[in-house]
Amino acid sequence: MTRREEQGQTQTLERTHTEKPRLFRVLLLNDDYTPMDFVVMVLRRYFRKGEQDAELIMLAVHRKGQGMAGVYPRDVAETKVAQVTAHARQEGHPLRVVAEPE
Ligand code: NFA
Repeated sequence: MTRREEQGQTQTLERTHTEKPRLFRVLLLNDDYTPMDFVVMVLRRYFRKGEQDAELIMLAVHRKGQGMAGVYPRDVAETKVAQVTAHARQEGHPLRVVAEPE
């Protein structure tokens, strides 16, 4: 410990550069087994999509192999990946969800 810290003083270091708050895309990947209704529910509950929007995104993932569920700061994106993956596994579905930097 430094003398200042021993004396109960806090040392604050100056930063001259700040990090940009990078955003991450959360993607849903197609598979042959996850029910369409489950994917629509995921898009509505975890990504706050409306019924029609959720249906269109699900169908795009089904046809094209992947699609974007949303864009968030890193911690939010990673939490959504973890929550959706856990929910899918609990229901026995192989749905894959990933986050990638924009
Ligand atoms: N391809 C899945 C099916 O036919 C549906 C699906 C859509 C799965 C989007 C994963 C993502 N049941």
